[in-house]
Amino acid sequence: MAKTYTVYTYFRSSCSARVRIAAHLKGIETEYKFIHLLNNDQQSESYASVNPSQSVPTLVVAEDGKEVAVIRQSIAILEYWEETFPDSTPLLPPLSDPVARAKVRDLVNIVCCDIQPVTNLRILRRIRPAGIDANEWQQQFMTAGFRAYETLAAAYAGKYSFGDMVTLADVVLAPAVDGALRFGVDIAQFPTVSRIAEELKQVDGFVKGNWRNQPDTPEEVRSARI
Ligand SMILES: N[C@@H](CCC(=O)N[C@@H](CS)C(=O)NCC(=O)O)C(=O)O
Repeated sequence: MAKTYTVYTYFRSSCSARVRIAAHLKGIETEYKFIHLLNNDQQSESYASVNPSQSVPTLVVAEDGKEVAVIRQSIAILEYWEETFPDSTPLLPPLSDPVARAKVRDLVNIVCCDIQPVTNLRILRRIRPAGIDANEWQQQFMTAGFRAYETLAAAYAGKYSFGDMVTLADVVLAPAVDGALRFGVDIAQFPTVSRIAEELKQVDGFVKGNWRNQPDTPEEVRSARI
């Protein structure tokens, strides 16, 4: 009963990167289907019928060629894999330590609930015509989010965001830092976040899941500084 995992992804999407990184860390083989967000593939009728949120990622699980599940939110995908493959590079502290798990999830939610939704492509497309400076907007919300992350991580971190284990917090943090650098956020003002982001660059799964190393990354963008 071989299961296959197909991920709809876009190289620049931080939400897609979470899923790519987790798959590499856990050794889950995935196939990709590419959704070009700037070309509005996410709004096409065919993709919207797969994911009515018109966003990436989406995970399609098939067993012996037959679709058995479609999961349409990045954190639901990460938790599904965590529950399906709990022993293959666990990305949450053990069930016996619910406080530790909640702390990791606090960090995860700072990125996934407080930063990403208000800095998403569809928001930028809505504010730009209203004359709002998109870079300033991104910097404000990202900086506020990273400040909160820094405060918690300063207390929780070891080598990574929560002690010395790579967790879901790191999985969502690394792509968020890449996005923040693109918009000129001064990450250096957050020493714990900066240090962890540097550490994560040494971890194979993070390198393989990085936006620079995707099959749909255009060559001219791949070599860009940020
Ligand atoms: N809550 C969703 C958010 C997904 C999301 O917003 N993805 C972005 C890319 S990171 C997207 O597809 N944006 C397309 C758009 O805004 O049109 C998740 O975690 O999967």
